[in-house]
Amino acid sequence: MTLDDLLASELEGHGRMSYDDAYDRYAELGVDADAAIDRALATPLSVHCWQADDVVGLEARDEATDGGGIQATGNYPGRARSGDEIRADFEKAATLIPGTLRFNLHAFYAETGGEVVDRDELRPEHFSAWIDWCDEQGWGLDFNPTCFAHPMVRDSLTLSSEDAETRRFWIDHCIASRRIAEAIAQRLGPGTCNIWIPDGRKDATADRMGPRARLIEALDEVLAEDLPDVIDTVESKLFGIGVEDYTVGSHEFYLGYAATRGCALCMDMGHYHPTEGIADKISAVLPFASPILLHLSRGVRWDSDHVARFNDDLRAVCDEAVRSGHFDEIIWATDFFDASINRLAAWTIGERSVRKALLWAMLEPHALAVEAEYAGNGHAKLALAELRAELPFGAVWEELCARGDAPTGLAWLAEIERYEREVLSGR
Ligand code: RNT
Ligand code: ZN
Repeated sequence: MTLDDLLASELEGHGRMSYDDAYDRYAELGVDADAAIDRALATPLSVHCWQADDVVGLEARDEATDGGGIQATGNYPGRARSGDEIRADFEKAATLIPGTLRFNLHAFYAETGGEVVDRDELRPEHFSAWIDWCDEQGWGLDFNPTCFAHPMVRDSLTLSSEDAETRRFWIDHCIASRRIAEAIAQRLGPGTCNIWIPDGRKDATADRMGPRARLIEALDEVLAEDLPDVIDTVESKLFGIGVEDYTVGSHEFYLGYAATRGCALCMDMGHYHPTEGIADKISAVLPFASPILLHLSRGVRWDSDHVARFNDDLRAVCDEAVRSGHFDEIIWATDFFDASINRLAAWTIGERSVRKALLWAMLEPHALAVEAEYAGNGHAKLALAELRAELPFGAVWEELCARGDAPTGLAWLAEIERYEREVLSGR
């Protein structure tokens, strides 16, 4: 078979091993594969809109700006250029992704009908097309203030700026965003409002305390209004392009903030030192700050946002979420962008990989591992960990896809090829 044959084929994965045999194998180890499939399918996964258009947004803007620490690379054809195109693309991708979905919107995807509405003046009605669409599709909707790619990002600072006017603008934008999130929640149920700011310094930072003190004050003002259906989250980062030396909103900063203010922490898999994973942080953070929002992503060297994959890091995160016994306190969202490949394929691969890793974690013979650990039997524990790779996981995943009305195997690839030919190539 050639690559062209492959891309044109409907290569379903079915039939190599029966699900019933796989079910029995897991049952021998005390794992209920049916329950695992149901639970993995029912876990809401919030899909970020910004994969559709390389984090460009829909604003009518008069001034050009740099990305403010966010940069998508690549120029694969077919980028979505309007709300309608993003919605059409995601409707297509969603048919290829099994399980419960939500959508995740950034403020600069407001649709203002050509009118220039600055970010501090945004209102719920600027998002009515998104809200109606999610309602029709049966999806919840999450929200994010957009504190980057705007001329009011001054000297790489927003909420932590020493300039009162700059700070005011971003505080007002975040307050407006929370009210939009509340309006969304009233229609579609509770959702997150996640604050990430790019604030930092490129080199030889002289004052690390000042910006942090100002950020605390600004956040306190942003969060002052009681909006009961909004889950407020703050997202930390280690560094960004152009702010390599110092990031105001570091992990320790936001961990302390969330724990003392009673808001939630967002941990993005790409926002730590290259060998530092977030899996271990789940059980360390939850006793002090709950819930946790996870941004599932993949750091590669200095880029924090490669397409999520079913790799060791993602599996470790899902394993810990399930093992912790606090699964319901974890909110699942993806955050990646790759402009060098078909954007629907990026979504499909990333979202499927997360669902797959959730299933993987839910199929772990965890009770046996715990028993071995407390019995002091370290070698049995290791043997159980190794055994996971030998179990018929693929058959259970295919069953999940079938129950979730999504293609198995590589059949989804042919769907994407067709959509690229029929829709994306005309853009
Ligand atoms: C940036 C953060 C943030 C963004 C989105 C667009 O490094 O991860 O979550 O990716 O808000
Ligand atoms: Zn993120």
